[in-house]
Amino acid sequence: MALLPILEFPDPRLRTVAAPVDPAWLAEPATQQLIDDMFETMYAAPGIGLAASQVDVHRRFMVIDVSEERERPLVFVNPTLSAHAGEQVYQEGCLSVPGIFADVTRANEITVQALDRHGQPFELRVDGLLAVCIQHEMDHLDGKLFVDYLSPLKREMVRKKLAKQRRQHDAA
Ligand code: GNR
Ligand code: NI
Repeated sequence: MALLPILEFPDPRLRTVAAPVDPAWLAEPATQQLIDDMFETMYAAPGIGLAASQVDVHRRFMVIDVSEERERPLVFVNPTLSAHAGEQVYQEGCLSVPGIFADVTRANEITVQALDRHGQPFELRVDGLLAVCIQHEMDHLDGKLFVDYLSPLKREMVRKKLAKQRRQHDAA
């Protein structure tokens, strides 16, 4: 098991559009190890989701666990949305934009199709926080971050705040 380094905004690698996963790749032990390492990294952060893009692997999959007890690990490989309904506003954060939180409007209810970590297809209809998290992680796979929903001025303030946080961290 290993903790993986998480890319941080404005790292241009976070803008990469991830490529589809070849189901045969899931059969490789190194891929299963990577998925385990992503869960370990997400739980340690702590976070409720982690897209492969955030650990510099530009393939379409992510790990999620929104349960209180951290006992419901979900893996979504090659996820697609087939339906969405309603709107919800949630104050989002992101492990790639540490210490920044902002309201984002997303679909309230979604239906998602994906493969599990063994390549088995499944479909889930979800709402609330899990729906928010799935949409947030799918954005990562398309090179998109939640700060992209903010005004350019606010995004620039976020960039400066993170740069300052890093300077203070590096000086300490
Ligand atoms: O840990 C996370 N919390 C969170 C809170 C509100 C909306 C989305 C998220 S996802 C985030 C982890 C992360 O950055 N995933 O990409
Ligand atoms: Ni994120």
